[in-house]
Amino acid sequence: MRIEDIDWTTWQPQRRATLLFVVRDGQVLLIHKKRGLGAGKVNGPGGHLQDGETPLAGAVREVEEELGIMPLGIEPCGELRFQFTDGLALLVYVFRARDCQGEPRESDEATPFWAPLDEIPFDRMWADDPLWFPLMLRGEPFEGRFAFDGDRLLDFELVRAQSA
Ligand code: 8OG
Repeated sequence: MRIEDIDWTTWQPQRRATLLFVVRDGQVLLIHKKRGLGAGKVNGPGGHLQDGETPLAGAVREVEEELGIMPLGIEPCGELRFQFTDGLALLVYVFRARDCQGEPRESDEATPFWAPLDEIPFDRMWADDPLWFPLMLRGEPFEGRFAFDGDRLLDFELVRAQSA
């Protein structure tokens, strides 16, 4: 499956989800994800939106639920559209926060850790993450489209956006 095989004008996500990265003092707050889509990988805190929830509200709720902290100075920074070969169509809203209130703590969904910005463990993350992470860290809005077979990245298109 190639990106150009997908009709993005009629593409509709079945599910919408969030990711939020706290970037502070040259470090980014990551998690070892314990369950859900991508369990076993390193990621940012996030999860699926509930009915009627805005992406921002969902992103904040997920960070509070998974890590017990309140993100501060939040900015939207990107949108990621995933088409999986099994039919799953997923839209992920990516946010960045300048700080957080409280100490991140482990939950049944996530084990948190701070990673120095030059030591992000991309080999343990989703295959698309190294493509857009640098834009997210620089605060440059982006839009990505990705074709996946399971967790194998088949094709992608990544553009800078006017605003996220
Ligand atoms: O509710 P659940 O934890 O299953 O939600 C899935 C989470 O995984 C959600 O936060 C979005 C995130 N996610 C994907 N695909 C990718 C990806 O390719 N890269 C990253 N970093 N996160 C992803 O669903």
